[in-house]
Amino acid sequence: MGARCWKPRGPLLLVLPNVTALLLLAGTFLMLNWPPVSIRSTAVRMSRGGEHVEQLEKSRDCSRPCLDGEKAKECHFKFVLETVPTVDRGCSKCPANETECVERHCVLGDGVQRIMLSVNRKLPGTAVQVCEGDTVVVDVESHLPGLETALHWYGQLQRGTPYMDGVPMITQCPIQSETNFRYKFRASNPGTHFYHSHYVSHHADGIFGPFIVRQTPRLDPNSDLYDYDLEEHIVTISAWSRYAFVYNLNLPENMHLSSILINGKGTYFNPDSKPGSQMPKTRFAVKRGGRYRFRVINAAPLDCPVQLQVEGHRLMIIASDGAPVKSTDASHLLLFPGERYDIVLNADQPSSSYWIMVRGHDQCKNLHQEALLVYDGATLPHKLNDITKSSLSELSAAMVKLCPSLSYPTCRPQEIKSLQTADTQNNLAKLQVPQADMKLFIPFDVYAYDGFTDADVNFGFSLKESLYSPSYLYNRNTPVQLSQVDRLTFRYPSSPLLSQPEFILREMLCDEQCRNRKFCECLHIVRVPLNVALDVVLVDEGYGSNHSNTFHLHGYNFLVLGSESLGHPVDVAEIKQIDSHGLLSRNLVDAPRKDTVVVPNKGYTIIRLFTDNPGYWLFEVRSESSIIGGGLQFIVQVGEQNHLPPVPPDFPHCGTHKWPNFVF
Ligand SMILES: [Cu+2]
Repeated sequence: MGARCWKPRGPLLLVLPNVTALLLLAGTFLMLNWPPVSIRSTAVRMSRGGEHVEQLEKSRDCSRPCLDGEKAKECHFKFVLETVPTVDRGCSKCPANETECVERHCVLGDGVQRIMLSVNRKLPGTAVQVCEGDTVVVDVESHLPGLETALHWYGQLQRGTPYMDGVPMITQCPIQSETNFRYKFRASNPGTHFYHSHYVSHHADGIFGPFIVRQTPRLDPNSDLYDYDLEEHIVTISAWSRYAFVYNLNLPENMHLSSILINGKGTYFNPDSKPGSQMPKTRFAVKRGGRYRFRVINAAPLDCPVQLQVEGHRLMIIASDGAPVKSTDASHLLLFPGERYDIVLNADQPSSSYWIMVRGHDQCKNLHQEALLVYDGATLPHKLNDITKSSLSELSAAMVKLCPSLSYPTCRPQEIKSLQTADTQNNLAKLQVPQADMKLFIPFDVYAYDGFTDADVNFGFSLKESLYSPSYLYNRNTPVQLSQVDRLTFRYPSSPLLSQPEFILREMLCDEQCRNRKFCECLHIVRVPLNVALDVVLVDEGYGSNHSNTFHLHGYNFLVLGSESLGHPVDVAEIKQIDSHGLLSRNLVDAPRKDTVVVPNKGYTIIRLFTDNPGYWLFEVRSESSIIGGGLQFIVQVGEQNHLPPVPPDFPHCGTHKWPNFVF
């Protein structure tokens, strides 16, 4: 009986259409395995449980003194990105009770409550501290509601892994909310660096942190100048706003910076001379007689150059942007956005507490912040107000006198000179040739756009012939001032250039047709061959602005051969002419190696690189004063597609969404 009622299922499935069969199979699988618990979802639960964040975020044994002959490590980090409030429940009774200000989930900022974006509920985010040659693995898990992001590892060259550079839609698909992405690359460039979300607004709202790559003393030519290189002697300077940028982009005044922070903390100074916030200051402990390496990072997202000085102490500069320099005595530091300086502080003063003061310029004008250098044995008054203020005002006055404005000659400390090391000799020989194999002149300026008619801004249906223009061009009564490189406004593609070039449409690229329009917005790529000595002459024509800009190149560090302001507006033809007479001077002896450089207004800066790192590398301004418009940026394409290291087969995909100009 039973045998007769039994109906074989196989033949039944065979007669069904294939798709139905697959659906049935999938349905059965899901029912048997519901809820679909996987290793990944377990990790999500763990990581959000608070204590586990601490365990997961830091690969403790990777932060270590680096030794000769030691095997490189693989260092795992977990970054959970979330929106959190500052000075919230996690801070208990802080700042009233200062001991509670160091609670695990207490993010202080400037003591004014706001929403921020955080890495592991910290500000700055979890520090990555490794040794040269270690492999860094960072699992980024994003819980940023409605936001996509990507992390750029500023100062890491990503040799062989250009797809780990963290530029959304150039090197990777952005990381969507509630998904994760694994960054994995070799920490090959030693020195003081940082990481940040490549979206300026996310960076401004808190997604950044220090990235330190130590090396063995044998490889650091300045190692005999200091006794200690401690984990806690990192000075990460940032700029902070009263409001979250990502949720307040509708009002330009919300993009106003209101505080400078030192290691994520500081006082909010109320501009209306009402009391600000009483916040504990960041403290750096030293022992009398020690020589300490301090690693100073200007991680400000916008145009916020800062001046740093330590009461009663001189500073000895030993590295810039990670590269060693000839030790240089300085009274103070001046760091443009993205720049890093390593200094040696000799704790040779009477045992006491000393102010460390940071003063801002440009968009951080009139802002300042303090931290404390505390000698071992010095008694620290419980309340900051009890510390003598007179020494602070003296320090402040001295700093203003040195640098009333950025153009003032004493504002910049003594010029830095590179220190050649055995490791870089080979590369240096290729760089220090009298004549570069190739020269690129890159002009930029601020241009006024107005007089757009309805026809120019027709979003209608004229399709291919449409004179598309972005809204910021016409939605005003006055001309719009736009920063452009070579009269082009940068536009990101709809699919990542590096990982999915097959989806890039020809129409996205800057071409003659686009250049001939009244306004051209396109994917601006400058192609250079592999393995050439390349001079890039950045020319700030200076007709539209008096402002100087700071640039950063991804994927390389370069020699800064020369830089000068001509004092009058200059077009690129004039600079070419001067150069053709051999009159643009180039320092080929001891030019510093940098990855961030200022181009003076109405002037030029010449950098030289050897193009041995194939990839699509963003060349971008770090001093953007506005998020509106494409800003000053372009892509340097080094080598051809077949020179690029292949993207790993499991690399996340995107970009099947259509480009806005694409006609179905
Ligand atoms: Cu960048």
